[in-house]
Amino acid sequence: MSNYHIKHLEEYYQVYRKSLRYPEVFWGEIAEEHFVWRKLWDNVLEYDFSKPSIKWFDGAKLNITENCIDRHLRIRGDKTAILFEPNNPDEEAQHITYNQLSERVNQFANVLKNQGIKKGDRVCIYLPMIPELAISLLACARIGAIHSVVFAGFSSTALATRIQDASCKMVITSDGSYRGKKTIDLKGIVDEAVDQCESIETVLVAKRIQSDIRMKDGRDKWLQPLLDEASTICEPEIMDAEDPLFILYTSGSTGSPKGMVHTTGGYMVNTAYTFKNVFNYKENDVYWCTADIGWITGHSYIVYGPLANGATTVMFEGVPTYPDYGRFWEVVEKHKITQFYTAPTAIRALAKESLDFVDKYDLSSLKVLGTVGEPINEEAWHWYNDNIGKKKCPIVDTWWQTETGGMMISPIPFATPTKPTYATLPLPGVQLALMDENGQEIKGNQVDGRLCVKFPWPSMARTIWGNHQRYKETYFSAYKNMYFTGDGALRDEVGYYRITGRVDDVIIVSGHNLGTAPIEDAINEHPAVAESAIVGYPHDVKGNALYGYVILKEIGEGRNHDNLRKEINQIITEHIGPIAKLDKIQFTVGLPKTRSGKIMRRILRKIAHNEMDNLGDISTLLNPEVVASIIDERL
Ligand code: 7RM
Repeated sequence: MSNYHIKHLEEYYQVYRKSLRYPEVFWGEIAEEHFVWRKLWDNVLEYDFSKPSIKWFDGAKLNITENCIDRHLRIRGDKTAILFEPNNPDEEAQHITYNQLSERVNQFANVLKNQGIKKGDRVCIYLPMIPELAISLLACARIGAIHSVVFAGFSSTALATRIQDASCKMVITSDGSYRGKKTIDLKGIVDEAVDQCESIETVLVAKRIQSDIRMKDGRDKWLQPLLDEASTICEPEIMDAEDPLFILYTSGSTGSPKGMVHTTGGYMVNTAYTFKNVFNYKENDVYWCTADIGWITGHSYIVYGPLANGATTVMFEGVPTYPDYGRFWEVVEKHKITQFYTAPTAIRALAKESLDFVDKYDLSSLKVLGTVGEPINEEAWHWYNDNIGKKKCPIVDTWWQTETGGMMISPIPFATPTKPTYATLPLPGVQLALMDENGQEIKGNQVDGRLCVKFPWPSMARTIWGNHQRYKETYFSAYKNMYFTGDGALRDEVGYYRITGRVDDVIIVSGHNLGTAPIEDAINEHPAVAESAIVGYPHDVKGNALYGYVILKEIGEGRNHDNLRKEINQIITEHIGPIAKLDKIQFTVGLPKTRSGKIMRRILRKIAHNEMDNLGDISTLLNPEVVASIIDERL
């Protein structure tokens, strides 16, 4: 019997040890006992990191939608599968039951088929956070089409690049979207993109904002009438475990976006298993992940992981600040959310505002809080713990990547004692290594290095779409027989991991390797500081010096900025040492961020280096307008 749900620390260590010694037995048991397969595998695992070639459950046959939908109908057909909370709080929430989800996915799958989409075809999905988004992923999976979701905040150029890279035959979009007070003309963006994409035959358009849009004859079709005509029965396409399920693009530090390819069987097993354990998920829970399905977090932990467990998963269309800073907590109270999963950037944004926005609401339904996407600083961790979890909800700081498909390092609630800013322990089946610059593994505790994984796990990306060589070079060439994550990490005295940030964020000052995250944490402890980012810039003596961009909570003209600079350096000296003091501190209105809240240090670095004429593409940023202000205020 597998230990599918880990309940205490001793059990974690037992299960973890088993997963190290007998990885195939460990994953094989989980896969066999908790999922439905049309045929079992010939081998649990075959792999060769030198190629690299990774196959999990090869020879097995399944359809992931049978696992996410059909198998639940008999026992929980009337349970809410997707709980849709609209942008506008006055609009009614929608409870889509498993029965209804089944009908809608089957109808949508039939529409895809009727439009000529077949197994293996790529379908681009460019939709806001409305039910059609989740349903369209599942409809593709139902018929074996490969979905490629592009976050519906990306520009037409970014969309076109991704459509072209995967030669998608279809785009699924909507007339427009709501985002806080704004409406966005999604269809107009799609039109611009598709003009440059020869592979696109059909554009399916869902209605969301009832805007008057142009429909191109022969190419564009309204979705609803096609759904209305379609049968609610669509036999699932029987897939091989290693057939691609989806492509999802992630931007690297250089070059074009990488289309990470995830396959069916291993991805399903890993996301379902980690969802169950990391969120301590129980049958009547109402789980909410605030990410957008345009990111891997949404794929794995809004759609596939929760639905494979028969969970109720909330889809939120809006933003944390609309109609006011209390929106998240209003929704938590309204739907009695039990697990809440968000990003540090959202936590910090809300922590800046008055606690009245939190205290108005009853948050007593919450059991587990999660965070993902970037290192969470100590101050934000405590704010989350004290004010949202009321010190009663374990915080799961989950480290993982688009490439890993599922969570890799995380506490297991009620088993792993948490520690602020630490993602703590590797999940079962995850074999980590810290490496030094010379390619040697750093053993023991209280060490830091580059974070690698030495053994395959089921949900790892298998390749980069159309460029296996790049996959090999990016992830399997830095260290022999290892997957290199690109992150740095330290391991403390009990073996807990703390992610210190991307390795390219390491700055060497006078021969000392300084991670940006600990310095930023120190600065953020200053009561006047809201957020900060550090980059290096060339220095005659030290090699590199540190340049800090600091956002203040209030931009008071009356404040003495020179005093603040001294105080900030004082805090850094206390926390890290004088070596980490900043040479320049620029107070700024904002930091350039990706849509998922990661600071674009590349741009800050360029500005600090005085290379403003070559900033690269900033159109995919969340806030491209701050770049001009940062340049204006430059020291
Ligand atoms: C899930 C996701 C991946 C990168 C990763 C890290 C950073 C993610 C954490 C984190 C510290 C965390 N996928 N990262 N989670 N850093 N603590 N809990 O975010 O592909 O978009 O990004 O994000 O640098 O390599 S992603």
